[in-house]
Amino acid sequence: MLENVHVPIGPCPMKLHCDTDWELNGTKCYYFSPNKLSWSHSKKKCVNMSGHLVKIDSREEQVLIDKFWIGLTDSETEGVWKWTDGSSLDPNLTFWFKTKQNSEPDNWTGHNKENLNGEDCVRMGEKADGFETKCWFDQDCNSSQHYICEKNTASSPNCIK
Ligand SMILES: [Ca+2]
Ligand SMILES: [Ca+2]
Repeated sequence: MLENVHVPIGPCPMKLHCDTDWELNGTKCYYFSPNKLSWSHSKKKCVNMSGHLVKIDSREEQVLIDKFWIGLTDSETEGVWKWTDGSSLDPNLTFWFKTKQNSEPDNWTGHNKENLNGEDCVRMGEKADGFETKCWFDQDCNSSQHYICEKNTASSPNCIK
């Protein structure tokens, strides 16, 4: 009769990793697009790569990202901001750009009201008043911007046999 072989069942360290072209940060993977696309095309691209347009759900994440489409829109109902997963914007976690002259979101229709739909998509970061900010601006969804996708890390056991 065979004896039970005692295989050590110690903690096996898990190694987090991301696909090629994705950067690991914390527990998430991020894809910083080299190209510029409209908001809806960006959203599709992210989904095609098994991710989604980034959802800012921590202050750390806000600091990480700059000048990209994020997954926030009020295209369904003007003024009601939602992430692409359908969740509502947490009022305690917003980063709208605000100065005396300029308060976002402003649903701006352009100099000559050429954009009748206003602005329903959100981009981060803008040079304003001579300083670099990492705040949110609502923008025309059809304008081309860089975008950032996010997805969970894959993990695999990193055991030494
Ligand atoms: Ca709007
Ligand atoms: Ca705006």
